[in-house]
Amino acid sequence: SPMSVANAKHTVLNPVIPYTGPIPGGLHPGEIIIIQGTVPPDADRFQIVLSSGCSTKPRSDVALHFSPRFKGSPCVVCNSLLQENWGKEETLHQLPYKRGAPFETIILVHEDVFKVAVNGTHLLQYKHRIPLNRVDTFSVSGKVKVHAVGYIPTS
Ligand code: 9QG
Repeated sequence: SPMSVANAKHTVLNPVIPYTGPIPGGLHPGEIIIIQGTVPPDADRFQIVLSSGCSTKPRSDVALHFSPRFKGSPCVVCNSLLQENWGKEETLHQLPYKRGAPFETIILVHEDVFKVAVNGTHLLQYKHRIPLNRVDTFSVSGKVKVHAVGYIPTS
């Protein structure tokens, strides 16, 4: 059934970017994160990040770094950061985001993968490299405007 920020148990409106905040109660299979935003006309890239804590020194482990890139050949790069080291990038040479256009991104949490949909269409899945129960922090950075982030519990 259709999901919107109206279903969210917790909503963050118009966060200042870069934004980092807690994921209330952590992440569990069946849960959904909705990000509504707009890509600025001059965007080169932005990042949506799910991490284990919010430390910057040392950098906290990143379960999902999801990075749409508009320069050169358009793509979406996903990766994880473990003990301050990037792993192998998973790059999709397809970009459903448009400079200057609004978007809705949905991250569906599954036991084995994150599934990401953009504007109502599945885009990619990313196998967990870090146990889900360690993920407790959500960040957005780079060239993007975010109108709302919603955390939707399992029904
Ligand atoms: O470039 O790629 C993802 O594999 C790196 C980027 C890095 C990530 C990484 O420099 O940039 O996108 O969090 C970061 O450090 C971001 C901003 C091989």
